[in-house]
Amino acid sequence: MKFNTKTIHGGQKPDPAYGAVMQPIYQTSTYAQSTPGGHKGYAYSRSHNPTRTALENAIASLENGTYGLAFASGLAAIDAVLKLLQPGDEVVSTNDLYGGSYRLFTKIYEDLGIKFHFVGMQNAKNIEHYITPDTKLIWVETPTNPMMNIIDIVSASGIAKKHKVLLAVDNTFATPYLQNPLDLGADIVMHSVTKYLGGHSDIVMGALVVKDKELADRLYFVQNASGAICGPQDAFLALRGIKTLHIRMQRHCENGKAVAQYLDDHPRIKNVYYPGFTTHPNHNIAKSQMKDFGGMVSFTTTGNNYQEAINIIERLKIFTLAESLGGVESLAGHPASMTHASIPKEERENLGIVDSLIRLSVGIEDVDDLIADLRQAIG
Ligand code: P1T
Repeated sequence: MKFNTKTIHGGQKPDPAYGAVMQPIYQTSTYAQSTPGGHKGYAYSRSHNPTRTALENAIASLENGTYGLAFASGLAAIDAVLKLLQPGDEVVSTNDLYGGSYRLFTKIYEDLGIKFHFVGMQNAKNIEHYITPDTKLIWVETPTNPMMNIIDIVSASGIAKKHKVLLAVDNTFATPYLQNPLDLGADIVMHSVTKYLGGHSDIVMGALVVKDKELADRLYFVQNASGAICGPQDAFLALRGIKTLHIRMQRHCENGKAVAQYLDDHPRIKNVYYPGFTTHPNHNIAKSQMKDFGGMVSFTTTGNNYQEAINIIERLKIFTLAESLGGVESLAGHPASMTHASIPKEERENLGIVDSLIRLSVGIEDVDDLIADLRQAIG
């Protein structure tokens, strides 16, 4: 089945009860049993719920995986992966990543005895310098949030396999439409479903997909034991969103490209971070591992100061100033004070997350209106 068919049918069957084409919302916490253990595969909705199962199968299908697990948020999905680790274990992580992932790593798991090495992975060979006998996990986010760095998943996977450690890839920015990390050798793919998969800014949710049964069993144990699951209404909304992922992504990519080009040509814009430019340092890797370049674009202004960036963001009328990304509507954010405020200023600035950086999630509106909005805001 090709991708554009999988978004609609992948892992999906009409509901066995009445043939409903859309998976019904099984709004129930529990299920009748004829005798203890005598049930139809569902005993309690923390453990399993048919609407969640349908979503988990759909996401697994999109990622060419075998097992999908849905969680209450993207961070809950990451948290489940980290719960596979023990005190004394080490993780080699991308240094430029979502601020909330960084906060989870440094403010919760570091205190529990797990050591993190934050590494610039634009040259994937750098990963290997930080591998020790205690390394258990390589955490890759690509494209990175918000600097749009690209990490070579095939190279990272070669290093992971050589040292027998797990490779997890946060595929939130790319989505399975653009990139399938499991096909490139990753063991775990993670999504903030809140973003492009949901696509309509109406849910908070996360997901993991794996191929290996034993790994799936360990993650399922955490999902059930810790209980950070998503509810059936949200699972339904995510399933509905996924059905249009391919056409939304096509437009996100077209609009992202046009917006990036407009900004790059603008005399008051200094740097534009977008992997579709041939001048992007890892453009060739992006081209080889992604189908297109997505709808995320970050940029700085020539004035290079906080107030100028804030003035531009506040003048925008169609782009809404908000956290998050990946919905049909365009959003603008200020990473230094919003999504990445939990990263210490000096570390942030070393990564390029300066006070003049603006991040755009380019939506699927008419691109002429988006560019006109940027023109009036930038001046
Ligand atoms: O918000 P949540 O569903 O828990 O997902 C966390 C997360 C994980 N990974 C990436 C790459 C992300 O971008 C996010 C969430 N990001 C935002 C809210 C944001 O505005 O960047």
